[in-house]
Amino acid sequence: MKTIKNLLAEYNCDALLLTDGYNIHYNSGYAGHEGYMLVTKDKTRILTDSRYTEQAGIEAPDCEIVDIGLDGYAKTVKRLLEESTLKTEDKKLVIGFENKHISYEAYKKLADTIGDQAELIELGDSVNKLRMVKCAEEIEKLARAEAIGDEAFSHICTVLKPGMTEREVALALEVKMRQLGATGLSFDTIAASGEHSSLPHAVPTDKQLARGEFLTMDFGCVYEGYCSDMTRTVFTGSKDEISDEQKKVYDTVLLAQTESLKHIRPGVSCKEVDKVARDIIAKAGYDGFFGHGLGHGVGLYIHEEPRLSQKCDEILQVGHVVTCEPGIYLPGKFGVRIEDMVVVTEDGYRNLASSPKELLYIS
Ligand SMILES: [Mn+2]
Repeated sequence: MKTIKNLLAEYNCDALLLTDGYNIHYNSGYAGHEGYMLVTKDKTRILTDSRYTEQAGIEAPDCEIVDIGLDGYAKTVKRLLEESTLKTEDKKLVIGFENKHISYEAYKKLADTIGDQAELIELGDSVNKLRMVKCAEEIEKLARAEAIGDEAFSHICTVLKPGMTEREVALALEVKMRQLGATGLSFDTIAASGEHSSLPHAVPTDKQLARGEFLTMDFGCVYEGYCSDMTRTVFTGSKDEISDEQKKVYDTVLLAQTESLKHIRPGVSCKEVDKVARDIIAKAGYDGFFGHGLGHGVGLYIHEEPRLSQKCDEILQVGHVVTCEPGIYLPGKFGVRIEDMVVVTEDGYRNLASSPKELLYIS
C-alpha cells in the first residue's frame, strides 16, 4: 500500500506539510485534529499546542511531537527546517503542502515566513487518496459503524408514529447510536417529512409526522474513529394512503439504487456507476430531479474519495468504501433517497448495511 513517504519521492519533495486533521490522523494515529504534520525522509513530526501534546505523544508514538508554544505554526516550521540536515546554502527546499486544506491566512503566513528558503508545491488530493483503499481493520470498524446505524433504524421503526416531530425522530436515532457504542455522529442527522423531504440536506424541525407522507432519515455515527452513513425513506400511513406519484418515485429510486449497486466491482469507473442510476431516474421522467452525485467514499471522514459522480474518473478498487444513494427531489412536494454503504470486494461488493429497502408503511 502506498504511504505518505512514497509521496516525497513522487513529488520530488524534501518535506511534506500536512494540515488536514484527517490526513494527519490517518498517517500518524494522532486524532486531535489540531496541528500540522511535517514529514521528511527520516523523521515525522507533529506540531501542535500544549492542549494536545500529551495526546499526540500517546497516539502517535512513531512521531516526534513539537509544541509550537507562542511561535505559532509558520515560525516553528521555519525553525525545524533550519535545524534539519535538509538545508543547504545554495538550494531552496521543496515542500509539498495541502493546498486544498489550508486557510488563506495560514498559507500567507507560511509563504511569508519560509518563502525565502523553500518552494511550496501543491499536493492536491494526493494525500487524501492514500485513504481510499481501506485495510481489513478499517473495514471492520466501518462495518460496525454501519451495523449500529442498522440497529438504530430498526429501533426507530418501532417508535415512529404520526404526531412525532422530526426533531424527536433525529434525537431518538442519535441516542440509540450512542447507546450502541458510537462516540459521535458522522454528520447532523436528517429527518425530513412531507414537503421537507424534497430538501436533500433538510434540518429537522418541529414539524409533526403526518399520514400520507414520506419521512427520509439520513444518519450515521462514528465508531472508533470511522464513520457510517445510511438513508431510509419510510411512508407514514397505510398502503391505501400512498399516491401513484409517491409510489412511482419510491420504486424508481429503489430500482436506481439496486441496479447501480450491481455495477460496483473492481475495474469499473465511478462515473459509470453514477450513470446507471442517473439513466434509470431520467428514463422514469425525473431528469433534473437528482442533483447530487450517486455516492462518496467514507472512512475517518464522512465524505472522502472516491466520489460516485458524473465527474469522477477514478476506477473502483478492492477496499474502496462508498455509499450508493440515489434520490429524487420534487420541490414543494416530496423527496425520496435510499442509501447503503458498501465495500468493494474481488467479486463485486459487500453491503455493510442490512436494513430493508422495500417501502415500510408505518401507521
Ligand atoms: Mn451519504
